[in-house]
Formats: sequence, C-alpha cells, structure tokens
Amino acid sequence: MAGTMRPTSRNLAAAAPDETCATDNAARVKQLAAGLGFERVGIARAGPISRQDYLTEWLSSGRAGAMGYLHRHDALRRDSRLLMPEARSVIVTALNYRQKAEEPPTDDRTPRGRVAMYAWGADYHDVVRGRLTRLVDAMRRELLEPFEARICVDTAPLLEREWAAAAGVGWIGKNTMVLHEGLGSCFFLGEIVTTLDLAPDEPATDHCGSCTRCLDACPTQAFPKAYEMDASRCIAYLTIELRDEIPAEFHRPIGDWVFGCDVCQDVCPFNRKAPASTVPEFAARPPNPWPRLAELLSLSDDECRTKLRGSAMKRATRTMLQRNAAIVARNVGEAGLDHPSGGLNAEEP
Ligand code: B12
Ligand code: SF4
Ligand code: SF4
Repeated sequence: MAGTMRPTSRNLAAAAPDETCATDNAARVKQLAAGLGFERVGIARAGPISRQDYLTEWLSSGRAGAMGYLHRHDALRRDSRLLMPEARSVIVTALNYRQKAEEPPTDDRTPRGRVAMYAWGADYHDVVRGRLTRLVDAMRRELLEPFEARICVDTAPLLEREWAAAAGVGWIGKNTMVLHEGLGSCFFLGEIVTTLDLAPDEPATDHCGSCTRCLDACPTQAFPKAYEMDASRCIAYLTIELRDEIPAEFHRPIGDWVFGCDVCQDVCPFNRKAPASTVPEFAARPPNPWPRLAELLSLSDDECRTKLRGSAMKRATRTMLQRNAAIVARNVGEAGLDHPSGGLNAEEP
C-alpha cells in the first residue's frame, strides 16, 4: 500500500491531536480497503490538479479526438473541491484485473478477433463501485466522525491518473498508464472524494528509466513523445469511442483488435511478473478474449444487448463492433466476412 506515513511513537507524541486523528483515520481506511481486496490505496489532499497547463494544451491540440465529454465540466476536472466544496481528501484505490494470457483456441479454424483484457469479465464500473460503496459503509461504521463521500469510477470529471500519481498509488509511465513496481499497470482506479481530513501520501517516483518499449511497440504511433498520448490515434479510442468510420490509415495497424488494445501494456517489463487478479468477476467470460468474427458480424441488436449485458464492452454499439470486426476480418485474410454495416472505408491504405 502507498501508506508510508506511519508515524513513529516519537513524532506521534509531538503531533497535534488533529494530525494524529488524520494519521489514524488514514491507516484505518487503508486497512479496510485492503480487506476489500484493493491492492493499492493512497491519499491525496483535495484541491486543484498540478498539471493544468498540460490538460489545456492536450485538449486544444485535438488529441481527445471526438471524445467531447473530456471538454465538458472542465473546471471540475481541474479542482476536486468543485465536485464537493468541503472536500479535504481524495482516497485513490487500485483493483487488479490482470488475467493469464490466453492464446486463441485452435479447436476450430474460425477467424477470431481479440478483446483487451480490461473488458474480458464483468464491467469494472460496477465491480469497483460496488467495492468502494462497501468501503464507505465500513468507514461510516468505524470512523467516529461524520463525513461526506463521493465515489468516482471512470465517468466522473476527475483526472484519475493525476490523483493516483499524487496519492502515491503509482507513477504515470511513458505509455500514460499508472504503473506500480509490484503490480504492473493492469488495474482499475477508483476514488472517494471526502470531507474527511486524512494524512496524505507521498507521490510515487518514476521507474521507466531509459526504457521505450511501449513507445516503440504502439501499432498506430499514438505517442508523439514519451508520457504524451494522441488519443485520436489509439486503437482503444478508434474501436471503443469513435462512432464514425475508422480512418483507413488505421485499418491495418488495428490487426486483430476488435475492442481496445493491450500492446503498450503487454510489452511493459513491469507487467511481466505482475500478480494475477483475485477478483472473480474479472475472469474472462466466453467468448472473450477471442470472439468469433462471424458471430460478431451476425449479431442482431437484441442479441448484442443480451450478450453484452454487465460487460464493459457495451460501451460500443453493435454497429461499432461490426465495423471493428469487418476491419479485423480483412486483416486476418477473411475479407469474405465483410458486413454491410462494417463501416469500412472503400480503400485500404
Ligand atoms: C478518455 C480515457 C481514455 C482514452 C484516452 C487515454 C488517455 N491517455 O488520455 C482512450 C480511449 C484512448 C483510453 C484508453 C485506455 N484506457 Co482509458 N480512460 C480515459 C478516462 C475516461 C479519461 C482520461 C483523460 O482524462 N485523459 C486526458 C488526459 C489529458 O489525462 P491524463 O492522461 O490522465 O493526463 C493527466 C495526468 O496523467 C498528467 N500527465 C499527463 N501527462 C503527463 C506527463 C508526465 C511526465 C507527468 C508526470 C504527468 C502527466 O497530467 C494530465 C492532466 O492532469 C480515464 C478515467 C478518468 N476519469 O480519468 C480512463 C482510464 C485512464 N483508462 C483506463 C484504461 C484501463 C484504459 C485502457 C488500458 C483500455 C484498453 N486496454 O483498451 C487503454 C490504455 C491506453 C493508454 N496507454 O492510456 C484506466 C487506466 C488505469 C491505469 N492503471 O492507469 C482509467 C484510469 C479508467 C479507470 N477508472 O481505471 N482511455
Ligand atoms: S493501447 Fe494500443 S494503440 Fe493505444 S497507445 Fe497503447 S499500444 Fe498504442
Ligand atoms: S514499457 Fe517501459 S517506458 Fe513504457 S511504461 Fe513500461 S517501463 Fe515505462
């Protein structure tokens, strides 16, 4: 856990009563979170984020592509106290989703596409939110003072990686993921913005060193430079967020990814020895991670709704999934699987 703030008996004696309380409460919150299966927990002081200029430049440079929601609630994104005026602390948690890598099944010769690991099992929004709700309940039972708490998982206007870095949960790697030496980067972030005064942690230090594996491996050159992403080029954006046609220059680089991409995490040395997730809900639900392209291409709206219920894959519409599957079908030499709603541009690059 990020909690390196445990006081010695000497500095405890010297600490003011409020400080002692903040330190004790922080330690208790971390214990409760660990008991609920969160691998990392860190605390940051609520307030403005430190890299506001970077965010402004990033948004104005068009790197957010068509993700208009990243431009909305801009002020809230810059200062967590605007989400909750009396907020004192941001508790940041990490929940490991790493699964054993799976080769494509060889029992039949059906062409298949690949789904990014974060979407193999149950929708993380539900799983992380469920556990954070239990954490807040436990905090209300155990901590003596009343407090307000707001749970954020992905969709709130909060720059989760910025907060994770500030709270010492991990450092922001050159591939822009939050990374931890022991845990790698295959974990979800979730936060509790709260009025509780909790002793903050130190930010983590960067261990990327001279490594550039993620930057070199990205199939679409989505990193203009280290630590910076042009999201409009990322396969995760193209296959999950972009509702229109995917520009032809990206068709081939998409390879076999029908939903998301894991390349810049797969090549990261910190993920090589990272532990597997112990969260049962994140185990792969068939047909993930290798759905048959023909099945994706023939899904009706109703079937799509039923099959994707409870999965993070429901973020993409049926048309988007079929657009992606048609591109992958071409890439794996199965152009005959094209679908009228595949959304393919007429020309390959
Ligand atoms: C939009 C979004 C995307 C977009 C854009 C990604 C991006 N890099 O910005 C797309 C669709 C491409 C995407 C892809 C993925 N995403 Co996403 N995404 C988000 C979302 C909703 C918002 C991110 C955002 O605001 N980006 C805008 C930029 C400007 O913000 P930022 O990168 O966080 O940058 C801030 C800081 O990091 C810092 N900073 C930036 N650059 C630098 C440089 C240096 C040197 C330093 C020190 C700091 C620093 O300053 C910035 C301003 O404060 C977050 C959830 C959230 N609410 O935060 C999830 C989130 C980032 N995604 C997540 C995941 C799992 C993924 C994927 C792995 C899914 C997949 N396999 O397909 C990929 C990973 C791709 C990658 N390498 O980042 C996780 C990441 C967990 C982790 N361990 O880091 C998050 C946190 C969701 C969650 N709750 O767990 N995602
Ligand atoms: S997720 Fe894939 S496409 Fe996106 S930056 Fe990483 S390697 Fe590149
Ligand atoms: S691959 Fe190398 S440079 Fe990229 S995030 Fe991992 S350690 Fe950092």
